[in-house]
Amino acid sequence: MGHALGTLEELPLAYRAALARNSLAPLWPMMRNVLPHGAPQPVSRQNLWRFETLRPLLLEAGDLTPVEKAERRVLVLTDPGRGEGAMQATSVIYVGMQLLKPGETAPAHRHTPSAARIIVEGEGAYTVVDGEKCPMHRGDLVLTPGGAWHDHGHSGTEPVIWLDALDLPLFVYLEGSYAEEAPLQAPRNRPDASEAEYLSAGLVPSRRPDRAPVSRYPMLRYPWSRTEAALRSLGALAAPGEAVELDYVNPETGESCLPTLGFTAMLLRPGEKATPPLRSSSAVFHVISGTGTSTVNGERFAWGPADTFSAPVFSTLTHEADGTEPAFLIRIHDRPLQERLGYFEERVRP
Ligand code: 1HN
Repeated sequence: MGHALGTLEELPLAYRAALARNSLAPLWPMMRNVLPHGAPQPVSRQNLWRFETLRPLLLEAGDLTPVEKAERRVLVLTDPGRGEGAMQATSVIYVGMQLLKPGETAPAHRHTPSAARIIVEGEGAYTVVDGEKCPMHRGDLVLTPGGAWHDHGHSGTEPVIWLDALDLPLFVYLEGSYAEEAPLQAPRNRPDASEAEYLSAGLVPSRRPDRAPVSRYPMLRYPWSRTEAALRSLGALAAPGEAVELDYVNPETGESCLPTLGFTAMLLRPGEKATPPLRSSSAVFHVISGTGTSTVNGERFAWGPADTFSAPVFSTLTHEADGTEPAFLIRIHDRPLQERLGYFEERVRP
């Protein structure tokens, strides 16, 4: 065991003042704050954002603020552990709910943070990413990797709502967050890659020496219809009590679909309690369909369709679907970043 460390109060006031005047500080009183023993002590606190509460407030933003005055009309899901207005849900993960009304557009821009959207409600919206027009249907995951131009449009008749997930807090911390603007893009007249090159798992366009290398982000849209079908097939075969979870990967490399954020699709079978391992990653869970209950660090969240809840790093978690119907969730996490930094860790719970 280490020694009890000296405190700031033990130091003479004149000495402390001399340090402060010279932009200096003693490490030892702060040592355990920046380096706690055994596991991190997260500032983030778990939270549940009910769609039922959020939706009317987002629609009200649609009346209060024209899209031209918002650029992106979003309510940010803020971490209660960081006080009012925190632009993040966990250490690395920003999530917000965005509203686009029929006929509106959100102008093209590109920025250093990467984003992905999960469509929550409404038909007829689309995102254009580096010229590729990605339709947005409920549950679809649409990527806008860092540096990719993206604008949104809506040719339907009802408001559309989606969840944005970004690694923005990381880029703000790195002092690396900035954007550039451009006019709306002219989309190429062809389906997105999920409907063309990557229609079927295990098949990719043939690689030829005379063909330009594929983009670093070859598939930008992951249609929910296929994700749900894949989960149901796997769920019918998986051993009871086993987590049914699929990773969203880059179909050319098998790596996470974005560099820092990871996404999984989860199926919770009714009557089964899932107890995931303790993980060094943080997470935000978004419910696509079904109802159920999760506990995060002992706090109970009863959730339904379109609800969103967060879990700080090293959270203890349980998940259970209610009743007789399966539940489908998407888990947003920061494992890819932690793996790139060489410290991702899972501890099997006793
Ligand atoms: C952004 O670019 C979008 O493109 C949404 O829809 C939310 C939050 C922070 C920074 C950039 C979008 C964002 C964002």
